[in-house]
Amino acid sequence: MYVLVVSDINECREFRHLCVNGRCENLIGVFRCECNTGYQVDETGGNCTDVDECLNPDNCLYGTCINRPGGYECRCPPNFELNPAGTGCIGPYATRIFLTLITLGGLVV
Ligand SMILES: [Ca+2]
Repeated sequence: MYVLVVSDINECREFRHLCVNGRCENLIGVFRCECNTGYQVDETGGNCTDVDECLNPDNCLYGTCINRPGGYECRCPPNFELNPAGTGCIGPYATRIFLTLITLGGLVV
């Protein structure tokens, strides 16, 4: 006769500094990190590190991308403003120029 004893260590309670910038979830035999928005599980699986959104140029078109903990900032050059989605910079006259070009081209929208 065999007696199988299964014990689980709650790593989330036993070890401090697990899943920094996230939430530790204890599972049988292991644990898992649920990271906060803007963070991803690092290579050790034991912590959450900031996502560098600036590595993706689509996150800040025509602007200067500045990585921040848990997010990023898209700074626009003078006379440009951030688009509503926060993913790029648009000039104040961009819409007017576009409409003028359509008129000059004889296109009617
Ligand atoms: Ca970031």
